[in-house]
Amino acid sequence: MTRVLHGYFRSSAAYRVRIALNLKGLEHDQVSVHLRKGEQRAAAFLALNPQGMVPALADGDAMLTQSPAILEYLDEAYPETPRLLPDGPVDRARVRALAAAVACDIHPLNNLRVLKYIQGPLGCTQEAMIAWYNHWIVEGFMALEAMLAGDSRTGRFCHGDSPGLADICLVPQVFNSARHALDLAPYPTILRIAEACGELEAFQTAHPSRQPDSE
Ligand SMILES: N[C@@H](CCC(=O)N[C@@H](CS)C(=O)NCC(=O)O)C(=O)O
Repeated sequence: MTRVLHGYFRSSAAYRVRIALNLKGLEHDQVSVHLRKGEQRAAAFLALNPQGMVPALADGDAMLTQSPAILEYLDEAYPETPRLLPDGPVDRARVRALAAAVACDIHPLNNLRVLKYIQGPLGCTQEAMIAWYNHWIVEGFMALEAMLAGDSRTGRFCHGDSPGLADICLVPQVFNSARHALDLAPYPTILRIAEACGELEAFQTAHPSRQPDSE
């Protein structure tokens, strides 16, 4: 079956899907959609994803968009280990909440189109844009650190001792936080988990610096 990930090396949403595909051992090709050049708004890409955002994953005949939906699809369509979500509705809800704290509450505020809008039409300076960018990470990471550090279900990874959906969302966000030199010392649990993930080949291979379109 043909499997093609349309992404961009620096896109954290595409980075999530790369990690999941690697963890699941699912072979795939990659097509680069150059976000800085605006290729996500070209007709050819809009035909795949009318939202004009990466990632989009072609899995056989299915064209999938929205990384949280793709991650859950991969776990359902390929349920062989490792599972990205734990057993039990309460634990599943916890992992989804950790993932959503990143994917729904931090990341959308710092998306390229948002940054372009505040710098363009709203006239924010580069300095103000960086303050905006870091503000939402700090606010989100403070809460996430408390959610992780204060819960005995946190293990080597966000939930127990194997990586899953929450780690997949966390690691790209930690990578993004380095872009404007944010100090991560106040988030020791987040850092510890990100380091544990960084020891795994699935995460290493998905890293932006390892992608064919890396600049
Ligand atoms: N909720 C979407 C967000 C996807 C997203 O924000 N993609 C970014 C890259 S990380 C993008 O394509 N941005 C294009 C733009 O801002 O023009 C998902 O998780 O897939």
